[in-house]
Amino acid sequence: MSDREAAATRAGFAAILGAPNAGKSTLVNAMVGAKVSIVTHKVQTTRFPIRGVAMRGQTQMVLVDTPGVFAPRRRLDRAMVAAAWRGAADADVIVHVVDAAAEDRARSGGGSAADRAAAEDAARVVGGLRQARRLALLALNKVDLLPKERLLPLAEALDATGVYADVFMISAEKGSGVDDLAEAMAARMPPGPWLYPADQAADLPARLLAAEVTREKVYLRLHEELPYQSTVETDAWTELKDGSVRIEQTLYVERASQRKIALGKGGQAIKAIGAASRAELEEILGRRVHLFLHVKVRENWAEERARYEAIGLDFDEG
Ligand SMILES: Nc1nc2c(ncn2[C@@H]2O[C@H](COP(=O)(O)OP(=O)(O)OP(=O)(O)O)[C@@H](O)[C@H]2O)c(=O)[nH]1
Ligand SMILES: [Mg+2]
Repeated sequence: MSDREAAATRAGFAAILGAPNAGKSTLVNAMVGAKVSIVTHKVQTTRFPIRGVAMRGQTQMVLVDTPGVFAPRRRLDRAMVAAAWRGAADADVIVHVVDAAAEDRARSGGGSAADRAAAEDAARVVGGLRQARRLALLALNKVDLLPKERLLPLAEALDATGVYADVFMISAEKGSGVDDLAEAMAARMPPGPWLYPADQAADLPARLLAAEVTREKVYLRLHEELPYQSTVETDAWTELKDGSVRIEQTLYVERASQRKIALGKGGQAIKAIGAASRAELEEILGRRVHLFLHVKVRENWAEERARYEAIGLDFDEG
């Protein structure tokens, strides 16, 4: 790259904040153009900040997907919230993702408890932005679920909080509006050399990514029975001579009864989870994967320092 080209490059960080389930990870994946962060229909899917790299022309944006900001009770929750705000503190731009449909239902009084919780969390983010004296870009998401005439008053009401520099209506899932938002984010990146090679989509270590993919499959398969009392760790990663990789993982649960659920009748559940995870890992890694998945009971994993360090969360912040 010549000096003149280097001078034209921009690079920086964008923190993606918002209530659980607002669509933050979906948005990050859409902008990166690859799956870097797991997505489920459950709240509190993302547990630690995940970086995805998005290129727009000569601008590189490192998108920091954060855990949903919510009222923290347990240690794990508190550590997640602290990580989210830490991700925002150093960012060149903050994007606040709001589930427009949930917000609309909560405001019109017809919402469920989940809708009201989402709206309260959105308000909490607004409060945090105000306190930090940071202007954010508002990404009013899931507009595919809402008629336009309900959208405009909602956008106006949120804009009136005064914490937004600009408002965008998007559907992270369908892709509409995502380009305009990315353009606005890129324009806010400072001049400077790129932080990652242009072809790199994420900086998550492979072992951690593999654990995340399996955790997504656990959530998708066992969502009703086994919500947040589980975590996945990669114990061993062995490159084999034939080009394939052997991955050993443990799914930790908190009680013997949960282990039973995770295994399923005759081991059916864990087998299906393993098969789904292996298929996706083969796609991501572009080679054969041998996945060995164990289930262990660790009563207090959510109180163990090592479990936090494994995913880059600060135990003492929790
Ligand atoms: N209809 C619709 N659904 C969406 C859209 N964006 C995301 N979703 C869905 O909303 C759910 C939550 O998406 P995620 O991307 O996991 O949300 P998140 O904000 O990362 O959630 P946490 O990690 O739990 O904080 C998933 O089922 C998505 O498929 C959208 O634009 N339209
Ligand atoms: Mg997420």
